[in-house]
Amino acid sequence: MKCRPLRKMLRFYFITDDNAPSCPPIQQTRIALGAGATMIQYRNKSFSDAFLPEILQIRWLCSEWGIPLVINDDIGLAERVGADGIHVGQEDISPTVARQRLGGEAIIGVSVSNLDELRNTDLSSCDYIGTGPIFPTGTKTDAKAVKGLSGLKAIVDAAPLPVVAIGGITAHNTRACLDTGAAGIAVISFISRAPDPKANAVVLGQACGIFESHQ
Ligand code: TZP
Ligand code: MG
Repeated sequence: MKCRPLRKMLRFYFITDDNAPSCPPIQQTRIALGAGATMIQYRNKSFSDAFLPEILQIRWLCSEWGIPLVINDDIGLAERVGADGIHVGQEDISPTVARQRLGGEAIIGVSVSNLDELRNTDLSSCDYIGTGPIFPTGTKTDAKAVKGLSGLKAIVDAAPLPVVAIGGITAHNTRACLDTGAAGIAVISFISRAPDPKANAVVLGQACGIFESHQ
């Protein structure tokens, strides 16, 4: 999977929501893939084996669409389901250990929320950086300070790897994020908690220029 250009894969990055009131993760994933999502992350902070059928279905959907599946935090789960990669935070398993366990082809992303963290993170085993929250978000309760577009640009300019913007991303602010030089946007609630998830996914795909960039 890694042979596809990574920046393109990061363009429209959907992250599943285990707390969405009316649209479960399998349905979210179907909708996001149908709207042109270029990468899926399975994020489930209360994962147990009861969710195995869910993750396996999501694994299958991503394979069918030829879209990479990355697991949030849980290296054991990534290995178990043969995911394409992992996304780790500052307090999770180190990217170096993730690389040793998942191998050279795996996609490894790391969260960096400010320039200090960027300087202090060993990026040698990473493929991309996720940074945020760019805008206020209700989805991650322990999110750090909102950095805005200027904070995003500072990270993009300093980072040696492609950067994905996360936190409060909508179809309305996607273009401004991409204009900073970010490779893509990552989104949860704009799709998962929308009154009409499909409609939002479609306008988000358009804002990402997905269909234009595939031509
Ligand atoms: N990391 C920083 S903000 C955030 C994560 C996981 C939540 C993003 O969710 P939303 O609903 O797209 O704002
Ligand atoms: Mg984490």
